[in-house]
Amino acid sequence: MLIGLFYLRKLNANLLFTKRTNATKAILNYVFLVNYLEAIIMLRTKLGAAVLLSVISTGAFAGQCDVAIEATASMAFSLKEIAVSKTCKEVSLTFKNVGTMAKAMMGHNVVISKKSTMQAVLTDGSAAGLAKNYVKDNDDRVIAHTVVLGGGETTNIKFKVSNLDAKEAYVFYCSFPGHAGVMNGVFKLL
Ligand SMILES: [Cu+2]
Repeated sequence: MLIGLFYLRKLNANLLFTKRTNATKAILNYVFLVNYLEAIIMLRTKLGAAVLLSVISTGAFAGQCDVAIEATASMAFSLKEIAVSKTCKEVSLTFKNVGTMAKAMMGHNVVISKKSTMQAVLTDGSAAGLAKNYVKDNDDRVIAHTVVLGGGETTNIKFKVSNLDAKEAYVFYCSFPGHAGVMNGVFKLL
């Protein structure tokens, strides 16, 4: 396009004080057309890049609604922070236990609650036992939780965040007894 513009300017300068013949008019029209088409192509490319960038940033930062997290074989979560957009209609969280041990021995889940209620949720969850996935029945302090998974298992939960407060401190953790001390992270609303 720049080359085209250069020629257009040059032609214009040359023809400024001369009479434009039909032939030079045709050349000017052609150069103008080429420039015009190139401008459209560049605009489309830029628009495409902008759309692509916004998709990438949506996935990585602001608008994320799909979360994938793993429990590693060394009793840790693959993420220290889960950040989702408050505008998500629902959050889809996929959790995989990549370990190999049975769930009664080294099971893991993901529980989300306010930071301030974490300890109480854990105490009641421990009392509830593995059959209840270490979460008390109808615990309204729990925003969402998965079942306890044994090694190699995967699960998915969907939950709403529209009723949560972005200024509140939320956390996620594994409520298998003794795990939350190392298996925990921040659940953030953007
Ligand atoms: Cu665990």
